[in-house]
Amino acid sequence: TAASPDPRTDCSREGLRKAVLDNLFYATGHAQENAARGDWYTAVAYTVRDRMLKAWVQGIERIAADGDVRCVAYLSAEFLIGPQLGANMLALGITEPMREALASLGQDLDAIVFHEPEPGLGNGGLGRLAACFMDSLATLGVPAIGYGIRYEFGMFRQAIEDGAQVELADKWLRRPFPWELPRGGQQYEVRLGGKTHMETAPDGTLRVQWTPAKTVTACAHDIPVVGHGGTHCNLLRLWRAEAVEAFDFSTFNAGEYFSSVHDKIFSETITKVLYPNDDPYQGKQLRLGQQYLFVSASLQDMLHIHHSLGKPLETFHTTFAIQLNDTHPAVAVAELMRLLVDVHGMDWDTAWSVTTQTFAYTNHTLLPEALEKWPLPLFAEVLPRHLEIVYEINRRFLESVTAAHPEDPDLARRLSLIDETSPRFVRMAHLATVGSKAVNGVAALHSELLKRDVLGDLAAFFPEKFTNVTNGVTPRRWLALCNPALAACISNRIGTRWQDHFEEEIIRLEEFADDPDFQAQWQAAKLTNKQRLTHLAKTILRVELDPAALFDVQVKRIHEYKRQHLNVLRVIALYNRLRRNPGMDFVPRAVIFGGKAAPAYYLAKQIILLVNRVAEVVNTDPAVAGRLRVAFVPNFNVRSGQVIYPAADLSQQISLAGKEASGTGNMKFGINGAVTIGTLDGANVEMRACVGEENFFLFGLTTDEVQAVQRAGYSPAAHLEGNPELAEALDQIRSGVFSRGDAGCFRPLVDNLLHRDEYLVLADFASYMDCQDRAARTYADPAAWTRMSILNVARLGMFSSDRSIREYCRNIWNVPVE
Ligand code: 26Y
Repeated sequence: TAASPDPRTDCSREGLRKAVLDNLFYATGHAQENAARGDWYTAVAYTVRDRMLKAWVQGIERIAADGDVRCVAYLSAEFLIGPQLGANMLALGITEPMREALASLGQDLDAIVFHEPEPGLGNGGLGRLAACFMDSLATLGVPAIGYGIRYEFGMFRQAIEDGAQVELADKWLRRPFPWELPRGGQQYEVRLGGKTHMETAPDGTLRVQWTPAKTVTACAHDIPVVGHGGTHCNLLRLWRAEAVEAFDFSTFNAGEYFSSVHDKIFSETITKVLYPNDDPYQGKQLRLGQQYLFVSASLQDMLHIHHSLGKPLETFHTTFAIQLNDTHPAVAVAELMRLLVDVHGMDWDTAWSVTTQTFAYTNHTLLPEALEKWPLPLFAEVLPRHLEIVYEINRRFLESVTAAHPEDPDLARRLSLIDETSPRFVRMAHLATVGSKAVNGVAALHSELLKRDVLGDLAAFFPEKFTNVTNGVTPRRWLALCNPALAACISNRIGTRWQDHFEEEIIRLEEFADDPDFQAQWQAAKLTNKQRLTHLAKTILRVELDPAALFDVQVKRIHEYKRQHLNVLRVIALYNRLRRNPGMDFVPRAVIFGGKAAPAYYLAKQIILLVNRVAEVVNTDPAVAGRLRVAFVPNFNVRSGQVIYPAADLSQQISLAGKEASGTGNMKFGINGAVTIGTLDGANVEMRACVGEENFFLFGLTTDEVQAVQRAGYSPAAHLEGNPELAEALDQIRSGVFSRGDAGCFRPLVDNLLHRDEYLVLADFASYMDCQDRAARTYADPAAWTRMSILNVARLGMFSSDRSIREYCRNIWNVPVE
């Protein structure tokens, strides 16, 4: 008789049905009749996880056993991985059999998928990029470990109360997270604070001893990352801080009950919560503790793996290529030196050679105020030994600077790892650059501006280190998973190979751009997605959208440089046109906003309030008659992104040129068939070159023009004179039209625009309005618009994160890739 299939790997419909029922009973302890949605979710999640485990164990063994493959270690304080169930079923190819299995049990798969709380372990673009990269590494079969922090509370949940943002704690661990495996065996001690002194080692050499003030334990929690097709699985290893001794018995016995748990509370605070601001940087002691904890534990873990391969310490860089996701893990440069020199007794020069062959650094910002720098006293208090190491790295580095450029005596000051203004700071971008073999920006323009401005002196000194890797997004989550309607439409024409060979295959859609049948199917898919978002808006916002309207969307963190207020001014101007001339020809629009403001970012919160107040007025004005609708979707996150991007017709990418490093939302919109209205900023520049200028709505000043305007002395008020629409809109905001008569309400925002306007909102307004008019006229011709939409998708193949990862593998990590 044939062997009966393994109940934990069987992927047939019947096998899945049995496994779900089995897990429902044995993992949740509920009979089918009493199971709630959450119990079904748990049962399905365990069933899927079982089917990932073989590939996972093999993946870990491959890293731990084969010393010839160089493993990528992606160090990031944020991994915004999003909901896992749907993505994992897609990777394993079991979505449809699972859907049928559940249907036979009277359950709806989509409802169960939607039930999953998402781990919000990131702020925005940078954290989500790390997650897309993990997906691509697994899909391309590159051995990799993502190292990060298991925050107990992730990004806050955003509620909107009376138009304003309110922050609520994100309790994503209220129920156990089924995708993680706590690893009791992987624990490392991490030391903090205290003092250093010299000591003679048994062999007679002098070594520095660090006597810490505190020691905490970092505990690993692993999340599997399965690649498309299910054959390769990598891991995401997130650290949680725990007290070394959960309970101090000597204190307890002395009757000091409360202080006996103090140490436990201190230790666990370190990984308690994600800092919810994505700039400007604030020197918070706890944040440095978070960064150091995950960096130290990760490096100890890598040294442990390297050692278990039986390889000598001097070859560490042949086992691991470590990527620093921004400067948040940059203290790793000093920590690896400490581990090699102080703990393992390696000489400085060898250690420095290993270190600088191991690390590479990605920069994600052009805003100088967002570059991390730690006040020296704070750094010294948390990491006294590391400060000494930074000084020694700096001493040797500046020696080489002075030797190479005796003609420029000021150069050492500019390049120094220490900012000598008072108070003094450690410049983390300088530490990362000096300690790395490669430094990259995240879009072509960004990398150029990095070299020219932000890190200009460093780039001139180390020209060979600086390079570009343009960002990408995973077409699995951001098309196949989130947009089944369009994915089916695409696959009907060109098959399904685009899912893991995006660049090569998706271009084949080009030839159908004018095909009337294909256009009709394309429009039907978009309509389905717009209906899905309309339904969401109706149920959670009680805003009525018209699926036939142009869906015009801006979702991203709220920031002045991203200029959501430029978008609002445009809405107000359109509203005024409609009021003045209710009979006018008007292409109906649904203007949708979403995004979180850092809790302490006052003007960003004013912008959210303004959007909601404008919505209140516009949505209820009979003169508008529903032709203009404004909605602010609360709590924008990965899950709501998966509903919003597919429904967009027009993608708003309107940052001031020279400020957005890359943007990745622009790519998510684009591959879902939205046409972009945008400035020449970040990756918009490359997207426009790919889709063709006739398929992109361009407006606004260029980076060079922006710099020229600012050098000449920018006067925002000058832009009101020739532009009565703009003057009127600002006047209305100021006089209380959108604040229920309260004239003081938006004063800070309006005053800022009139007197400072750092991001040239007023300077770009006229050009933006013209461009919006062009977009509306084009939308009125469905065949022309649909052609643009199809060509956008077909020509955006290079924005797959698979392409980005191939470039990192070849140009930076020196790791083989298909
Ligand atoms: C230091 C701390 C305050 C901090 C925390 C998070 C600083 C920055 C961040 C996050 C930055 C971020 O998300 N940057 C974005 O990275 C994306 C991926 O490269 C880019 O596409 C996007 O332009 C950039 O703003």
